[in-house]
Amino acid sequence: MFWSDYGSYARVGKKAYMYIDYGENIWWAQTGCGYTNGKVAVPMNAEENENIISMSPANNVWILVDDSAVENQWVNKVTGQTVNYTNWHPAEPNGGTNENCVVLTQSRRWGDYPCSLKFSYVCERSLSSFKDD
Ligand SMILES: [Ca+2]
Repeated sequence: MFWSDYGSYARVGKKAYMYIDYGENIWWAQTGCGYTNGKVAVPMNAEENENIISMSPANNVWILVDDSAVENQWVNKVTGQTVNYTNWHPAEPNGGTNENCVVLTQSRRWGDYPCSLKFSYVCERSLSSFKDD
């Protein structure tokens, strides 16, 4: 693909993001991003955290972090690695085994929520995935 083939993705910082203004559970959100060769976005640092939530005018969004494998061990499901960067709300995470998925809220903080709830989401792709090689 060429740089002009971003479609609805926008280059923001070092990633390409696309906001989906439609509530889905985390599995359908992943499926939706997969249609465009993306994944549900995961902020790796404060800048990306801001960039991702800035894509959403008003809604909270899923991020692809969960602790379904080992309770309280939060994994970035894009990289498969335990997260280094987090931005939990002071009262979060608080859901134990009932809340294994993570929402990035308009306050810029994270909260754990049941994966079956429906939230809007942001898809991410690497910039290199758009290059023609
Ligand atoms: Ca929670």
